[in-house]
Amino acid sequence: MTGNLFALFESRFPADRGAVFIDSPTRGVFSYADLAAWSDRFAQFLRAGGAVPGDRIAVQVDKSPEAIFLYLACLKAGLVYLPLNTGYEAAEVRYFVADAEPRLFVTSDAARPKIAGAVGGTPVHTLNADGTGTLIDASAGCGGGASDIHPVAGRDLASIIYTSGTTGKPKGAMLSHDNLSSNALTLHDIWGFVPGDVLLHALPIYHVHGLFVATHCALLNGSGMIFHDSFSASEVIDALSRATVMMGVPTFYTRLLGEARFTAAACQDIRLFISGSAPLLPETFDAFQARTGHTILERYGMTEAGMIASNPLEGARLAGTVGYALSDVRVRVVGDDGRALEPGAVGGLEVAGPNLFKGYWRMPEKTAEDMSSDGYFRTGDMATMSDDGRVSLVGRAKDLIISGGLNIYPKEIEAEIDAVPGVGESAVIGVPHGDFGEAVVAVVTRVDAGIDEAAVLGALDGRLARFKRPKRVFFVDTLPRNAMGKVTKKTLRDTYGGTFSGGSTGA
Ligand code: MLC
Ligand code: AMP
Repeated sequence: MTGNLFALFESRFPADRGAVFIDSPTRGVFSYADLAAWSDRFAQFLRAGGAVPGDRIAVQVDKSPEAIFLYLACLKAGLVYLPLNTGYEAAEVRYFVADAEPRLFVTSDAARPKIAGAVGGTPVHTLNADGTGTLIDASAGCGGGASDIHPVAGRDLASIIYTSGTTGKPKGAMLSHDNLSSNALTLHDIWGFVPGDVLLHALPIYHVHGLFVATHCALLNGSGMIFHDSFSASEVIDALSRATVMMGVPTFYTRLLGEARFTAAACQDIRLFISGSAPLLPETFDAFQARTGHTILERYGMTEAGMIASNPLEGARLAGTVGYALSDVRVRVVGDDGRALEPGAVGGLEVAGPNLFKGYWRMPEKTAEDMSSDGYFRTGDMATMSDDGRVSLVGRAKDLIISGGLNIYPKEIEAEIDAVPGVGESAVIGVPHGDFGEAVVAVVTRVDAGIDEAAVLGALDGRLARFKRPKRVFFVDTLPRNAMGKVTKKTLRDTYGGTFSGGSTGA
C-alpha cells in the first residue's frame, strides 16, 4: 500500500467518474474522469521531461481547474508541489527559485516576461486561467494510459509552502503525504461530510486553506466543488443555493454581510459555513447568526501544521474560540519556561501530531529553533485553554499581520522601505480594518524632507506583492522606543489604530 495521497483520493473517487468534480462559472464543468485524465497527462509529461520523485515544481498561476490537476499530477508522480501567491513580484520569486531549485517553473503567459529574469536557467512553462498555455500544448501527447501512482512513502514530501518569518527570509515548510492525508481524513470526518455535499470554493489555491483544507475535503468525499476564480460576494450569493458547505476567511463573511441579498433564505441550502486563517470577530459571528440563523464554525491552523483545532460540528461553537484540538493532534499552552500552564492561563500554543511538517526546507537550524525538545512546534500564537481543552487565541508572540487571511511580516516590508533613498527608518504595524481585519501601515522617518507617501509606495513597486504594500504611510520625526532602544509598536498601534475606522490617526 503506497503512502501516496493521490492513491487515497483515487480510492474515494465516485463510482460514476462522470460525476462533477469542478463546476466553474468561467470554465464549465470538469468531471472526476477529467481529473483522472488531466492529472495523468501532466504526471506523464513531467516525468517524461526528466522530473524525478522529490523534484520541486514551482507554480505561480491564476486559479483554474488545470492548476488543481497539476497539483494532483505532482502528487501522483511523487513530485513536490510548490505553489506561489500570484501577487509575488519578481524580486520575491527570485528568492523562492534560488532557495527551492525547482525542476520547472509554471507561470502564466501574462506574467512570464515579468519573472523571466527571476527564474535563472529554470525551465518555464505557462498555464493560463482559460486553460491555455505551453504546458497544455506540450503535454498534448501524454496521458491516455493511466500511468502508475508513484509508490512514495508517507513521510516523503508532497508539497513545500513558503511562509515568511519574524526575522529573515521566507522559509519553505515541507509537508509530507502523511501530513496532508492525516489532516484531510480528520477534517473530512469531524466536519461531517456526507454524500451529496457540494463545496463552494472561492479561496485562492496557493495556500493551505484553499489548496489543502478545502480541496482535500471535497476529494475525500468524492464531491463536486463550485469553483470561483476569486472571491466575489455577489457571485457567492448566486451560487449558495447549489452548495452545502462553504469555507472562507473572515473577510468573505464580512463582505457577504455587506450585501442586502445575503439573507437566511439565500443560505437555506447550506449546512456548514467554516471560517479560518484569521480571527473571526465576535461581531461578525453574531451578525452572521442574526442575519442567517447559521453559526459559523471557526477553526485554526497554520502552514506548518495544517489544521490544529476546530469548533465542534455538534455542540457549542463559541465566538472568539477556535474549539478543540483535532482528534489526532496534541496542543498545549506553555509559559516562558516551556512548561504547560494551568487552564485559563495565557501562554504560547504548541502543537504536535501527524499533521506536523517535516521542517523548513534546507534550514535545519530554523526548524530546531521552533521545536521543543519533546517534539512540539511553537506556533507563535498566544492562547488560553479551558478545563475541557477549548482553545482561545488571544494574540501573537510573532510580529505578524494577517490581512484578508494573508500573512504579512513587518520585517520584510521595513527592510524594503529602509532601503528607499530619503528614508531614515521605518516601523510597520497592523491596524484594525473593517474589510481586511488588519491593514498594513508604515511609520517612517525621513532624511530627505522631499520624500512623501507616494514616493515610498512607488519605490516598492516590483519589490513587494501588492497585498503587502502599506495602505498608508505616515511620517514622524522619530520612532518611539523603549529603554532597550526597541521600537514600541504598541505605541504606534495606539496612535494609528483609528486610521481606517474613522478614529484618530494621530498623524
Ligand atoms: C488583495 N489586496 C489585499 C488583500 N487582497 N490587501 C491586503 N490584504 C489582502 N488580503 C489588495 C490588492 O493588492 C489590491 O491592491 C486591492 O487589495 C484589490 O485587490 P483584489 O485582488 O481585487 O482583492 P480581492 O479580490 O478583494 O481580495 C481580497 C480577498 C483575498 C480577501 C478576497 O485577499 C483572499 O481571497 N484572501 C484569502 C487568503 C487565504 O486564502 N488565506 C489562507 C492562507 S492559509 P492594489 O493596490 O493592487 O490595487 C492560512 C492557514 C489557515 O492562513 O489557517 O488557513
Ligand atoms: P499561515 O502561516 O499563513 O499558515 O497562517 C497561520 C496563522 O494564521 C496562525 O499561526 C494564526 O496566527 C492565524 N490563524 C489561523 N486561523 C486562525 C483563527 N481561526 N483565528 C486566529 N488566527 C488564526
